[in-house]
Amino acid sequence: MNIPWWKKAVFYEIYVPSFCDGNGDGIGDFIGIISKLDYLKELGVDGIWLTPFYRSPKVDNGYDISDYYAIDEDYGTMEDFERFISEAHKRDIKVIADLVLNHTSSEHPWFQEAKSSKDSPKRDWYIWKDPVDGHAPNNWESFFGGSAWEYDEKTGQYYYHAFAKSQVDLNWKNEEVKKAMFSVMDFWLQKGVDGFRLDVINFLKTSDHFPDNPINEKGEQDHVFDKDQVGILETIAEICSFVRKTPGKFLVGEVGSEDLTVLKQYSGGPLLDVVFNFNLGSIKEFDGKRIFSELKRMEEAYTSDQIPTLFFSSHDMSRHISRFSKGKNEVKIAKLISVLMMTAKGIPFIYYGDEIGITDLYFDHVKKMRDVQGLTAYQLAKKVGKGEEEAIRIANEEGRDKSRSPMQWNDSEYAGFSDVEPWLPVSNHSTNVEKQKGDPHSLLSHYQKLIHLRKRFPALHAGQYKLLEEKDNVICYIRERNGEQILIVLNFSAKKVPFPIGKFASNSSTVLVSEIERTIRNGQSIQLEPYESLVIQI
Ligand code: TEU
Ligand code: CA
Repeated sequence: MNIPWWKKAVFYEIYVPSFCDGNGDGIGDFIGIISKLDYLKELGVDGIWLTPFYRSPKVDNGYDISDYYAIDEDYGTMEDFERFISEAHKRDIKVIADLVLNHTSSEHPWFQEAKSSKDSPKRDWYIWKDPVDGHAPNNWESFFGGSAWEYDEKTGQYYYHAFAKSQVDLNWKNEEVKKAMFSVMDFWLQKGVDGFRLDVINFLKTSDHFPDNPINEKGEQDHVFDKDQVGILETIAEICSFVRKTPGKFLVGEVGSEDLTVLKQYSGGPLLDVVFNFNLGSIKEFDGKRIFSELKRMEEAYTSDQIPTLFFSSHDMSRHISRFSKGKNEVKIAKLISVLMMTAKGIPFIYYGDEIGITDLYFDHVKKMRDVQGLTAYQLAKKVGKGEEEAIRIANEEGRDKSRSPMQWNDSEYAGFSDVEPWLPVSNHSTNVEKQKGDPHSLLSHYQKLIHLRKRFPALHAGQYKLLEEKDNVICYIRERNGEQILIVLNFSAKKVPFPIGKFASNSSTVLVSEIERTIRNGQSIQLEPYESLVIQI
């Protein structure tokens, strides 16, 4: 059976403004990305996920699109984009574009027209409601904080925005909206993109009745009626079938949920190829048991045409090296996670910079922060009377700039990202590509080795689990395909742990990845070092 390209692929997320500045204005761009394609090729990347690059006022760094048919000036020209696609394809690297179908920027001409009058032909392209007793129509909160409804003085109605007030939700019940978005998809498919990452795709349908969302024991709102509503799967199936008219395209959905029972509804068959598994990816504690239970749950919940995704960082969350290590044993922990990502069942998505160990960026002053979620959290904290220090702490916690700092290419002042001061400060200078490139023990070399192993052994990119076990915070599994068997052992504990390796492997097994010299003897156990990981062909 022919395996589709994306099932074998290792993806790499590029946060466009932060990867490489090619024209010296402190902001990443396509000229910069093109200059780094050879780096990605050498690393072994098969597919790039580009965060939004369309024209945008960038209140939310491009997730607020004002023209779906143009490249944002900060990132380059349409010619730059076309050259990028062709250069990527020349190297056999596919490109998937992040597309925001749920909302447009409030500066988009569609919204400008819609808000001009209640009779505007575009009025129904967005979600408008009359005030109820002089207030917002319900209690729905924006995911960035505050009400999800914004009052429009001129027409006397509220409009709905799940995110910032400048990201206005489209009304997907309106057929014209759907048609307009199909044209957008068609345009980029014609440009040669190999698929889409569909932003907040489960948000396209809200409840028709707009009931209040319930408030939980913690006093927080549960987002029940503003996503995953009736008709959403049909709409997604329509989008998928439209894209699939062009063969070979890949569709990954951002379904903003940590609930596997929700996530699993969205992929397979006529639906998305895969969804992001936040149930695994956003785990906060470095805990083998917890991670194991999600691997196991996915294995049990997913049908044969569903496949998980493997990621632990993104532009919306802290980098896992910081989250998991809290400053201790950083590289060891990052190596362990890289082994898991490249050998477990699923499609890996590496977040730019994780392959060298960029750490989270912390801010001591709100002035340097750019993220709308962080800034909103700061303002809300101030509004309820919190002191400056506490407000900054909250903003650091809620803010997403922490994982968006410039890629670190070398140890020059701006890390080789730019010749001028970048739009966000550099995080940990001494960690950089140049330094790690020739070093066989570096995190970068480790990633490179693992990615190439994953390609070389079908058991790793297309195999089933033959075994999946956890004991004493050590996860072990065997991936198997057509008789080829690879054993993976991951010690999540900070202690040495005995492991009965001779139960699974023998004298004739080959150690593929190990930090220390390891010889396997028939029937014998070994003492795993703290955070040690092993990949063995048995
Ligand atoms: O992310 C959606 C998002 O912010 C999630 O954290 C969401 O709040 C949660 O999953 C709901 O359960 C996407 C983009 O990745 C992000 O950068 C954008 O800010 C956001 O959509 C709005 O477009
Ligand atoms: Ca630039």
